[in-house]
Amino acid sequence: MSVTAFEARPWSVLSADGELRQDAAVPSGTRALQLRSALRNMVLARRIDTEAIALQRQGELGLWPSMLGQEGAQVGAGSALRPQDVVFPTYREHAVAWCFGVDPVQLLGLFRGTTMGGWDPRERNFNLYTLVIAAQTLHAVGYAMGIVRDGDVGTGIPERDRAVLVFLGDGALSQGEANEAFVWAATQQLPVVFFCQNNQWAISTPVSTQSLVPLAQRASGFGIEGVQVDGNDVVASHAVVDQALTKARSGGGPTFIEAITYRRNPHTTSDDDLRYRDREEHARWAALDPIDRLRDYLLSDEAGAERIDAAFLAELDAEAEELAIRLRAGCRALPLPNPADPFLHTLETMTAEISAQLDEHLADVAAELAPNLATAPAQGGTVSAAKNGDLE
Ligand SMILES: Cc1ncc(C[n+]2csc(CCOP(=O)(O)OP(=O)(O)O)c2C)c(N)n1
Ligand SMILES: [Mg+2]
Repeated sequence: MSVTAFEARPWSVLSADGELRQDAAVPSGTRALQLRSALRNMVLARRIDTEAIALQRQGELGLWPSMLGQEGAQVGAGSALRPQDVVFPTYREHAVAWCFGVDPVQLLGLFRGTTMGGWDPRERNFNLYTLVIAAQTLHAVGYAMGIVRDGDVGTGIPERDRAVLVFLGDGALSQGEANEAFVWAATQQLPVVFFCQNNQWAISTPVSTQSLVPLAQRASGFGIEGVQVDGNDVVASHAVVDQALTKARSGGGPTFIEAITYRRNPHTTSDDDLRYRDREEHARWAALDPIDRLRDYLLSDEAGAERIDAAFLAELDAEAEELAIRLRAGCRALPLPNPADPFLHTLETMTAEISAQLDEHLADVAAELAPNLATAPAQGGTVSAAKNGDLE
């Protein structure tokens, strides 16, 4: 079976029971996915997600968009990246961030309200979470144009050739921005891979409202190769993304990947999904869980040299527990933002009007929050020092 053309059923390698499909050979040239490491990454990413939900319930975070159930798609994609590639995420790519080396404590800042970003995108080529649906698709094609102009495509030098991996949801396909991005990517043959996690829902809107044809099929109308993959199969997800990124880096142009998966939790911690879908649907998808599937395979004789045992799983549990402790402590220790920041960063140089607004704002903050600020682990300094930029 070719994974380079749209298939009527999603391409998969591991069955829901954790068995290797004999008819689904991984394409030659695919960078081998380390299966133990894939399992570890999925389990730890799930723990980050579970812990963040608990922190939200305890009042430590304002909101959390869970990615429960999407670990296979995300770890498959994230593990196909090279350090020089560039990622444009939505707000749900916690497992990709984990695979690409972003500190998970930094993911929490945005949802705790202590930062308007959370990390420096230049450190790891992992851009900031984007909440405006599909906006990142245009940022991604713009960046891909830059890569072409820098001559970092098709040189054949593995450390130099780069590609952009941009994430979007099924709902984002109905946004004008995504469709504009497809036009640019196709006509300019840009080194970009669109990774669409079709998790069946855009908040309460089912995917059937977004498209009458499979999402991957829409790509061909733009002149982009479309691939549909079982997103709950980490091996298959890795293989298609690896193949698409390799093509993009070598100058072969864009690919659109539809990863069929399911958002098992509500849209965010503020949503009540049982108002628009039922428990039977939950149960159907829970049976297709990406972690169970790989763990079952790795516990079986079929896994050969990669086979795992109870001791491996116990160690992984202990590692997840340590990570959870670090997240809880890290979340509570996130520094309070400097109240002057939004004003200081609005324009390169302060105008008289913004300066006056800042004075007013600092006076309000001093009156209302001064006792808290004096004791909180702020980035340093006092409110009066903020005006001089001392708190930066
Ligand atoms: C431009 C814009 N319109 C509407 C919203 C409100 N909104 C937030 S998430 C969402 C659904 C997105 O669904 P999908 O693209 O499938 O991603 P998922 O949340 O399922 O990962 C909407 C409509 C928004 N954030 N931005
Ligand atoms: Mg969706």
